[in-house]
Amino acid sequence: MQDFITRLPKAELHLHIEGSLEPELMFALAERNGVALPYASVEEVRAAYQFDDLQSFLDLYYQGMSVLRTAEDFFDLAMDYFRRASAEGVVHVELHFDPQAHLSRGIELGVVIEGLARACRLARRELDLSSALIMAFLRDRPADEAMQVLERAAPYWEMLDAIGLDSAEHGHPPEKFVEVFERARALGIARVAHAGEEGPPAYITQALDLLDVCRIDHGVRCLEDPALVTRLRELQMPLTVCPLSNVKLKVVERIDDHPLPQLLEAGLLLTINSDDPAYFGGGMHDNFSACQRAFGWSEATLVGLARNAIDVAFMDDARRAELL
Ligand code: ES4
Ligand code: ZN
Repeated sequence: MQDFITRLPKAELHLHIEGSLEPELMFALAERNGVALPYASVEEVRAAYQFDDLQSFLDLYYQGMSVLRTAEDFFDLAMDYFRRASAEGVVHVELHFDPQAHLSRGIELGVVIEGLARACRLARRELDLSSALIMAFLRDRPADEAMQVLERAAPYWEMLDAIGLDSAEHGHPPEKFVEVFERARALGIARVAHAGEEGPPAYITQALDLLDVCRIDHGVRCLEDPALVTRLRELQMPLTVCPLSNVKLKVVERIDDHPLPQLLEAGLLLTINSDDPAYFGGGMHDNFSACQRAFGWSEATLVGLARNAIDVAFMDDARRAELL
């Protein structure tokens, strides 16, 4: 079964590239850039990764990315991840990146995007791994800041496959970002949003009604609203579920308690993703594997979930045909 999961061509639709920063690379970049870290060793970093909730993770996640300063750093970050992902059978990666978390440290948008885009091009050539870029806005920052970032990204609009919405969900409903998402829609840029991870099902409804998203990231709390579940099923709205993330951030207590079986039973269009693999203790293989073990999934179920991701990925028809 482990080999089957590795060989299964997997597309990853929900990954924060800054959350793929392994402690080893964190130390290497800290040294290269003369950045001080509050840790003495790689082991100490890993030991610090015990989270109570989304916010306690985000605090370390924003701290960890302080080592990323140059386009080369972003290139190395993404290439490092692509190589690991490719080795476990990932054929396509859609990466969220958080420009505001870099702009606030004086790192220009062009540095981030050009470094990431160069890695995307090399991965396509060297690893036969395709990718897409999702520029995410931090929902706990003001909406007008997000709007300014979207405008500043004008030279890169063509390179963006979508915009997204992430960071601390409580108290920051999708409605806060209506204008930003309307602007992206007018520009012809697709939209996705995190909703219903820690936040209530009403945030999922808002993301559909007000942000006109084509995917919901997480969305697991939809089960608390049966009418919403019906709507998501009828729309066949993709949910990018991140099982190990939900365990690490205590959205659920144990993998066995994860609502994936109920979500499947409800006929929803689901995909399995790793979210922040360096922080949550596993990539795509481990996420598929943990679910397979916990729920006794058949090969057919695994194939179906992997196909879903390829079906709804941001990729051209030729690439999709190649992968299906
Ligand atoms: C995130 Cl797990 C998660 N949720 C919301 N925002 C995020 N940014 C990075 N990882
Ligand atoms: Zn996420």
